[in-house]
Amino acid sequence: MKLYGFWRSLASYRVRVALNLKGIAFEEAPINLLTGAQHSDDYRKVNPQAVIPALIDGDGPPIFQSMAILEYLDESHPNPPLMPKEIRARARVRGLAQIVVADAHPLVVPRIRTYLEKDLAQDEPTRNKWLQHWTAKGLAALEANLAGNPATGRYCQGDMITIADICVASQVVGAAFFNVDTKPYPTAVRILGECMKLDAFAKSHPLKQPGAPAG
Ligand SMILES: N[C@@H](CCC(=O)N[C@@H](CS)C(=O)NCC(=O)O)C(=O)O
Repeated sequence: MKLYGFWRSLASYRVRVALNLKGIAFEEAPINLLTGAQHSDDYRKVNPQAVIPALIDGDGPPIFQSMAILEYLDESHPNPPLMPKEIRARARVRGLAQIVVADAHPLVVPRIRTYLEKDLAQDEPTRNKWLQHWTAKGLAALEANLAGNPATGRYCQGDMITIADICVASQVVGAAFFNVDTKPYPTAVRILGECMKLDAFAKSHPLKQPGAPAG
């Protein structure tokens, strides 16, 4: 498979983890978000939305949106499964994932930051406040759902790695990029720690990718 991604992209991180958990061989084609490569004519032919990730599997059309890709991978490569069987557990896993993918992450992506800067003339401290505010709100929503909930185990849903863990990991990793204090979210931080014990999460980490800053 071929993944269009970038070291810093949290959505690409989610897909990289799933590919590695499933043991699927893939190559990553970097789309440099720092230089605006997502807007190139060539990449728009892959994903007209001009965002990463996009996944190519064989000669099929590109698959876009990280949640759609995660579910596609889980359906095309069922082992190990990334969704529980029981329907209420499935709903909870999807709900946790959507807190990240639908609500929190979309507010901190480059096109939002660029709009705040160029169109709304917001200075850097104000933009950083925005990034920290919405990142913290996402973490708070996760923590409120995870802490003290008997469904939470070693991971988000019992002791099984699910799509929720992949999304929670990306949110907590993103918090470090925006200098958000994660102390108020101990359950989310603990789950990231559990995930990072697994090679698939550790080697997919943004800072472990080619092009990432050292250290
Ligand atoms: N909801 C999408 C988010 C995709 C997205 O916004 N990706 C970011 C990188 S993490 C991107 O490519 N941004 C480009 C831009 O905002 O210009 C997903 O989960 O795949």
